[in-house]
Amino acid sequence: MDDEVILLDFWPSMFGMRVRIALAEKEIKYEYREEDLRNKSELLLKMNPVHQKIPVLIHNGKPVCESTIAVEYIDEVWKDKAPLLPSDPYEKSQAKFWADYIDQHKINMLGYQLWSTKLGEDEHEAISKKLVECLKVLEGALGNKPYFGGESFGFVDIALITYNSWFYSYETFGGFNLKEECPKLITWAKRCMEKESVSKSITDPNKIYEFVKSARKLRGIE
Ligand code: GS8
Repeated sequence: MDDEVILLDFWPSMFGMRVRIALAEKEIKYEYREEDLRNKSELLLKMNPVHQKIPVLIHNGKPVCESTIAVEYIDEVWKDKAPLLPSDPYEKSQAKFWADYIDQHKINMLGYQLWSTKLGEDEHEAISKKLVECLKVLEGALGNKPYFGGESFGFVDIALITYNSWFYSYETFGGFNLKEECPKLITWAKRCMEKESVSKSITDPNKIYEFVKSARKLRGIE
């Protein structure tokens, strides 16, 4: 029996994009289903009753929720192609540490605060600073390696590169320039974008910017 793979997703989601990249890396055919997050489908509520969030990977009828868990699941199930996590236990622990760092620091929430609300000058500056600091720590972890795990594209790259779609909006509304603040990270992002699995899976930054601008209009801040 062929595997049935369905992805419940929402096009601007940096979390959904992670799963899209992992599936593309492994060359897995799947059905993409766009969710309306203001009117969630019965299937989404059934498959992710706890968080009711996308992305949800549904493999032969069984749901896998949480993007990094789904990426790891994909790596384990489709083992023969393009390993995403290292097999060495220590290396694997490090990859998970950095993916967790990305999620714990809630880059998306910091960015969201920058574009979705009218902040006082001090608060705005503090949030922008926090976001840039977090990216600088990640740049330090990358060091001079081509990818976070070394020579090949993998788990941490997938966890972070999806923010590349959002960086332009974060910079615009956060008032910083990532090329100046984190030049190595920008070079790394360009390198990742050269991979077809990434470029075809992640959303154009201009499209995200238009999305952000219309969300700001709806909130009456533009
Ligand atoms: C986050 C998913 C998430 O926030 C993961 O998969 O890694 N930790 C999770 N999904 C959002 C859309 S992207 O911002 C979502 O589904 N929100 C719907 C809601 O909160 O009702």
